[in-house]
Amino acid sequence: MNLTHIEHLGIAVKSLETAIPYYENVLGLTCYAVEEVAEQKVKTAFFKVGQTKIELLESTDPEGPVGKFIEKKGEGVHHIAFAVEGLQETLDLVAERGVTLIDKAPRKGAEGLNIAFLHPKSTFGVLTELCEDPTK
Ligand code: CMX
Repeated sequence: MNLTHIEHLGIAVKSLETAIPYYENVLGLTCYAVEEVAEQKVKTAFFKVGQTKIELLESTDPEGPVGKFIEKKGEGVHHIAFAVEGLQETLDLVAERGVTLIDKAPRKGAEGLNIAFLHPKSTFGVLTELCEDPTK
């Protein structure tokens, strides 16, 4: 198992348009990318803080994962994403250690990363994403 750093924190917001100015004008960060991930039913906006990113998530469908999350819990921290080396091996290992996988194999996420989610019911309430940069 080789987690190298926190790749990003995912934060669910109702509207990117109204949330981005807080991160830019109050926290002084720069939104460097806005990207729709159709498969996940979200539009994302990215900021960098050192090596870690903040990923704002606006739902494009009330039945999507972020739409359902905001309906139930409101806006707020949605997931934590760790960068790993060897994503498939890491998934196999965490499954062997009793964690429920949402994704048994990596799929494509924002920014061209390979990603997979672990179920929050088996990770003490924190939706956990593992990511690997296929270019590294
Ligand atoms: N953090 C913690 N708990 C969460 C959660 C989250 N982000 N999302 C859902 N849950 C909890 C719910 O509160 C609920 O708990 P209770 O049963 O105690 O009420 C339980 O999980 C089931 O929630 P649900 O609303 O019925 O939703 P589903 O079971 O249909 O789906 C989940 C939950 C985690 C499997 C689904 O949201 C998922 O597959 N998420 C991974 C994909 C994702 O989140 N994509 C968006 C980001 C994409 C990106 O970063 O690019």
